[in-house]
Amino acid sequence: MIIPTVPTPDELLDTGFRRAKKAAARVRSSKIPRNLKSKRIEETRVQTACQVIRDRIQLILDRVPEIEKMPEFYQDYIDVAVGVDQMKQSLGALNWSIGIITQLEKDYSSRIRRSTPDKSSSLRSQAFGRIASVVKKIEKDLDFLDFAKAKLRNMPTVDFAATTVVIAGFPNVGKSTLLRRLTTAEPRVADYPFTTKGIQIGHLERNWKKIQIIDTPGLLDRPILDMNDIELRAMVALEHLANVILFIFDASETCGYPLGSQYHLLQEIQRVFKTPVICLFNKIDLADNVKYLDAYVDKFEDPLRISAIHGTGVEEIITRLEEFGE
Ligand SMILES: Nc1nc2c(ncn2[C@@H]2O[C@H](COP(=O)(O)OP(=O)(O)OP(=O)(O)O)[C@@H](O)[C@H]2O)c(=O)[nH]1
Ligand SMILES: [Mg+2]
Repeated sequence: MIIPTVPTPDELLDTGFRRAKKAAARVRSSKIPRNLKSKRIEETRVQTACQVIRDRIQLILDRVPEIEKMPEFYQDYIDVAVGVDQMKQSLGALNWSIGIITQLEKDYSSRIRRSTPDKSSSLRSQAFGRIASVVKKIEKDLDFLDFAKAKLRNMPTVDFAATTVVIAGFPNVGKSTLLRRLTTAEPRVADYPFTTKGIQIGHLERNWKKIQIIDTPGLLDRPILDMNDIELRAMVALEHLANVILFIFDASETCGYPLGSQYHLLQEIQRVFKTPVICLFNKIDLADNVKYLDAYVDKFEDPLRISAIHGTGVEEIITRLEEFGE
């Protein structure tokens, strides 16, 4: 989601008041009768300031898509990343400020018009004070939208029509290495947990079948309420996008997590999501010394032993995935 540049209250007020001054200068050099001129100048300043500030705020509202109209995946993604309620509240506050500024423009324009020329300047300065106080009131909302802008800048672009495979598993088991093998995507790979912090998407095409493959952050085996924002992003992808899950075990346990915990996580995922799962035992090149590995592999009907780093078994994965393509 692209949120446009969000100004600070000071920037908004500076622009508004500066443009008001310019507009006033144009009135000053025009041929209006003297007795009307000072009032017209002040009225123009109020109107221009209000319009400029209001338009600038409206621009933000117009460019941010309505959250309720987005696919559920995005709604949940935004919720995990920044909080949907907070987002709606901030957009609501901006909307509120537009209403108040419109009202101030009307009130003060007519008060200036009805006033005597010598009072018009103090009315204008009163109006500016009130505009400033309205804009200051939405400071935390502008701040929040600026923060949301940064957080949502890399929101993934999902193809909702494609068959979607979500790669899941504990941290550091080789999920991103596998995405690199399967597609042209180049997510970061490193030998520590939580390297992947967001959702990464790659595409695979085989026999005219289009498959979208999504790499997710690692999940720890713990209740959903204890999960951090990074883990929750993986959950959101699993919930809304997965037609099939590629669950990766680190057969070598070099990721730092025992096979028992990894197996328990898989059971939880199957319980919660009820999506077909293909089980992969990765890092098979390092797994010679893991004595109880066979006991885990034997729990599954068609597990694949792979080495994402060396490409072992990757063709078989693609063959299996093709069965899920349209
Ligand atoms: N020996 C060996 N190492 C592998 C294999 N697959 C991945 N690795 C290594 O395991 C480490 C973790 O790989 P990643 O692909 O970053 O793992 P991940 O599951 O994406 O990790 P997070 O994003 O942190 O959850 C890296 O050092 C990889 O090079 C494999 O098949 N064999
Ligand atoms: Mg990763």
